[in-house]
Amino acid sequence: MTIKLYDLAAADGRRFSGNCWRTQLALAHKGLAYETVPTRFVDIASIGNGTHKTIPMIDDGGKEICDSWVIANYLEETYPDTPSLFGDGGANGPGRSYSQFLQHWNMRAISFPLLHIIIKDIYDRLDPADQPYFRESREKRFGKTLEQMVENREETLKEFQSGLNPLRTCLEDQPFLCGAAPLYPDYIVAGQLLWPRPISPLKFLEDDDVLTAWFSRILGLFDGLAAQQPKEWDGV
Ligand SMILES: N[C@@H](CCC(=O)N[C@@H](CS)C(=O)NCC(=O)O)C(=O)O
Repeated sequence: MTIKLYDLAAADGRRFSGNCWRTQLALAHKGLAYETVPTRFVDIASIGNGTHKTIPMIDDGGKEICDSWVIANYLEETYPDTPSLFGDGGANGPGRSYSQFLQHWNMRAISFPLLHIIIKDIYDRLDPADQPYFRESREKRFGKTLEQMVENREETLKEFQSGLNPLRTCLEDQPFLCGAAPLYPDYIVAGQLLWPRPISPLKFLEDDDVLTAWFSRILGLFDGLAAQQPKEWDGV
């Protein structure tokens, strides 16, 4: 049975959601058959049983699961005979805890500053039907206009770049965040970088950065799945 992944899509169809990319890389890692369904913000209320507020959401033979972390755990528990996302011990092993830690760290160190760099780029790329909802909901949430949010983005970009240092230290000794081969923590961070890559023209990573080499390895996985994403940033 082919799993359906409801995946956030820009006006031209490009996929830029970090959360959805995590799920897509997790499905590919497990070798499960899946198809993506391009979805706009305004479509979310009417997908599946109509109770979902966010995507990614997967439909696995009529079973609907929402939230990238819940989905990763569901896939790990439901498909134990496929390659593990968490490594030894699977859903009961230490790799699950490492993933959870990395998810929280990523939110503060990567996702939050990135949003304050690319939020206007996101808006510009959205389907016109999504733009009023996106502007209104985000401006209400942050108490600022989208334009005000990105006013200091050159400064925020520098903070973002130095905030990645713990990942660099880790990657100086090993090709992936989890060692010799990628696991879900790699997809958490890679998904986050697949967010600005197709929508923002800035230079987020230097060419000689150890993170660039790691990200190139991620882009090459699964027959270049993520590399097929249209690229807007100045980088790999
Ligand atoms: N914790 C959720 C967050 C998902 C999320 O925020 N998704 C965004 C798209 S990347 C969304 O669907 N937002 C809906 C909205 O803002 O109305 C996850 O990891 O899946």
